[in-house]
Order: sequence, then C-alpha cells, then structure tokens
Amino acid sequence: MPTQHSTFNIQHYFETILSPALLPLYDLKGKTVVVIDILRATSSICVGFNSGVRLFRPVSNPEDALALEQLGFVTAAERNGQKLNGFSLGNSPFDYLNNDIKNKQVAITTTNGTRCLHLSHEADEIIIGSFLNLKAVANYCKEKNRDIIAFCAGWKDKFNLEDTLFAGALAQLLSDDFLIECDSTLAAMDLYDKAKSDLSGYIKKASHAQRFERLGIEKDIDFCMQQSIYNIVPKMVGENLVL
Ligand code: 3SL
Repeated sequence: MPTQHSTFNIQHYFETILSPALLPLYDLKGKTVVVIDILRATSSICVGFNSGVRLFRPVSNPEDALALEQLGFVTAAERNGQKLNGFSLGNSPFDYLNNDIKNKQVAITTTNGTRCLHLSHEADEIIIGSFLNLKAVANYCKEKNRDIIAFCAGWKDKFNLEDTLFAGALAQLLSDDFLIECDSTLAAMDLYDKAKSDLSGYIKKASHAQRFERLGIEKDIDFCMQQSIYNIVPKMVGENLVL
C-alpha cells in the first residue's frame, strides 16, 4: 500500500512500450522517453561517453555514417550483431573502452537501438537507458516533472527479455514516485523480480544471448549486465546524443 504522503505526491505516469511495433499505440508528446537497447546499443553508448566521446550522432543507415566520416566523425556500424566492414567501431561495449575516442564525434548506426532513437522524435525528451547507468536514469526521471515511457528496442520489432528486464528494474526504482497502471510495466517488474538475483544467468536464455553465443561475443553480456557503474544520462539534443 502506498503511504498517504506518496499518494499525494504522485502526479506522473510510467509506461512501458515492449516493442517498436507497439509504438503507434502511445503518445510520446510531453513525455520523457527512455530508449533501451541493453544488448548492446544503449550500453555501448554509455561506455563511449564514459570514455570521453563528445557526442554520438545516431543515423539510420551505414551510408549516412560514412558520409559523416568526411566531416571528421568516427564511424560505427552494426547489423545483425556484427560490425560492418569499413567502419572504425562496431557495437561492442569493448570497442568503446578506448582512449582513442576521447573528444571524438561518433556517427553510429545499429539494427534496433538507433532506429528507436529516431522513432522517438515526438517525445519532449529522449534519454539513454542501460543497466550501466540505471540509478542515474532513475534519479534523472525523479527530478523531471514529466511522464516517463520506457521504450524497449527489442529485436526487429519483436519483444525481448533484456530490454524488458531493464524497464522492470527502472520501474521498481520509480514505483514510489510514479503511477504505474500499465500492464506491460507491471509484467516487466514481475520479470525483473524473478531474474534480479542472477541477471546475467537469467539473460543467457534470451534469443539475443544465444545469437551472441553463435557469434562468440558472450563476454559482452556480462559487461552490459553490470549495474549503475556510470553516473551519466546521455540525451538527444537536436540530432545528437550528448551528456
Ligand atoms: O539492435 C541493436 O541496435 C544492437 O544493439 C544489436 S547488437 O547488440 O549489436 O547485436
């Protein structure tokens, strides 16, 4: 039962979009959207900022990223879990644990994550959520006087476990401060409850984790499941992500 005090203070809603295919059902106007692509775009973007990247420019396709190379951008591209040939970086968090990207501008395109940043354009504000900056995102949402939408990037419009787990973790941290009446958020919270004692272990059953196993990049999973190691909240300003 919420305390009387918290009931009086609750004014804003927390909702979860479980897949980009469900986006047309939601109104993003006036809201803060937390874009979530745990494996791996939003995690790697956090790592990049922590390594000193000045800004990321999310772009829709590899050609757009290559065009920005002429303007001095470092290029990053991933499709179907793999770094594309001809680009400096892929989408592994380990690509961004790298001093060479300090002060650089990075043009990045990924299968689902950068697409969702563009799809969220009607929101008042778009921020980046990952387990790596979970508490920073929660604190940021508490300070904002807005409804929150956790937007799970999923995989090619399908539901996925890892982004849903993050939505559940964030909702749990915000449950005293926001109204949570949306079934997808309640389901995400239940899922997080079930998985939280061994998040990495739980996520190994996810389809994307199995894809990583086939590609030999399982170590990225454990990295991306670390919680709240960065106190940063990247956000979209114009066409760039900045701190
Ligand atoms: O879909 C995306 O945007 C990527 O994060 C997918 S992957 O983790 O690089 O495979």
